[in-house]
Amino acid sequence: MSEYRFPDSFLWGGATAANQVEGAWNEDGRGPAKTDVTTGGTRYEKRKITAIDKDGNKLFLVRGEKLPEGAHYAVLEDQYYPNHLGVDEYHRYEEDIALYAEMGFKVYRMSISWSRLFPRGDEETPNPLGVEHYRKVFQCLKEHDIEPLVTIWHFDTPLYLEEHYGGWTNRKLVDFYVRFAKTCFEEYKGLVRYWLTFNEINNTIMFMGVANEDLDYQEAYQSLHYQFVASARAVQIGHAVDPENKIGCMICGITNYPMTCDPKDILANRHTWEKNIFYCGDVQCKGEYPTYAKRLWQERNVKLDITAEDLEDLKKGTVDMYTFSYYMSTLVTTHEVTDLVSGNFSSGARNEYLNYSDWGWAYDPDGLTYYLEVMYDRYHLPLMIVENGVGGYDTVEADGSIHDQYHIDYYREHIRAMAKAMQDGVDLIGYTTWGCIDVVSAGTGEIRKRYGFIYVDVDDQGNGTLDRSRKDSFYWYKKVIASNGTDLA
Ligand code: BGP
Repeated sequence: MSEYRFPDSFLWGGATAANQVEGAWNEDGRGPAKTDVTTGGTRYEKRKITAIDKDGNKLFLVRGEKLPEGAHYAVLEDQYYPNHLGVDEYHRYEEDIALYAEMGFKVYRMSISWSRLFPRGDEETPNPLGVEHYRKVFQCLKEHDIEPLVTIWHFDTPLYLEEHYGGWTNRKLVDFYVRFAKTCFEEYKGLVRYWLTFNEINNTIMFMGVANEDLDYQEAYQSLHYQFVASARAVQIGHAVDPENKIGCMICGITNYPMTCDPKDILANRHTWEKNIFYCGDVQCKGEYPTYAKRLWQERNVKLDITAEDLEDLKKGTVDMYTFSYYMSTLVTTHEVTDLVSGNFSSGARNEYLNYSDWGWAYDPDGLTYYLEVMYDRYHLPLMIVENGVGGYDTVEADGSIHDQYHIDYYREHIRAMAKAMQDGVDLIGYTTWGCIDVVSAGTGEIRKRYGFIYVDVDDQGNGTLDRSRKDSFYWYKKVIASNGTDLA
């Protein structure tokens, strides 16, 4: 069957993040990030962040938990840290890029590890070995006619900044980030044109814990404000360095539906969109805080440090495209929920009309069409889906083949959902699937939660040859790209 033909300029590709693929965590002068002191976990068992307390005892913290007075983050000898190895992409990027080229990628989304360029984060000048590494990667992409799409920050603030400055709760982080971003724009001018400032910036507020609520929200909204300012300043610098640069926000896109037709649920659903999704997109695309921001702050008794200069910067630093990830939808309700399902750092009511992955993420391609239509109407900016996919178990057959039909089925329906929105006039310019090669999961630290078209022979303890092989989905996606979406069979 012939399907919708995507425009010739459509950017087909795949996406990864430095901390989840590179490994080489302490090579060539790289400093540690939070992921380097984070152990593996599972869907049911949280990843632990390791530290030593003031008396020398081992500490195991969970995401969102604060480091106690006098404690410091530490790599413990008896623990395994999956991000230390990733899938060894730092040493194998040439082989991986050749495989992406074989699939016909037009674009490859990747991130730059902040602590590879600035090991502590507060240095005046970058680590030359780090700078050179990414130059080689971009040159290699160029040789294969693949456009890089670079995320400047993908969950990897240098650990030193977390420990000594309190991370993003400290305004000083704005300047450190801006220096890092400026270095990227200047060093890679002519090699990179597409940039994203912060990966899934809305996660800070969307997946908050509930302990000590007022404090959490105060810090979360304040950190977000500093990230907005950092992003807006980076956008201005990026445009000044090279007017050709196209810079996007990156929002974790989850489609929310009311669970019932109780008006209370309808209103709660609207407010969920505002807090979780629109809040960040509105600031980054429209250049100012929306009217409902006041309500959100009041609800949590939040008082923000916002200067007149910040507001000027937000205005001047709006993004060129609305860029987002999409995996799933969720239900919102004010009623008691008995059938809970959890996935993607959160939990909610089960939607009886949808199926769920082995990790509890809802399959909902219609939710993607819905999301695209809402966002295009709201911002009138080009859109790009920079993450989409499903993680699952893969089996290597005796002959080495891997029949990952579930990946193919997932992508087929989501590509159709994109086509539907585009036929209705939505300006979608690109699509990078998540984890085009198997990666270490951000949420659970597992490698067996596999997203890739390319299989990596490594397990959750780092055993394996790290050899790459092509799954069925590899050949399928190659055909999709070659046919510009018309052949999804
Ligand atoms: C997004 C992140 C990615 C990626 C993806 C899948 O939140 O931007 O880094 O990991 O989710 O999530 P997980 O790895 O938990 O399956």
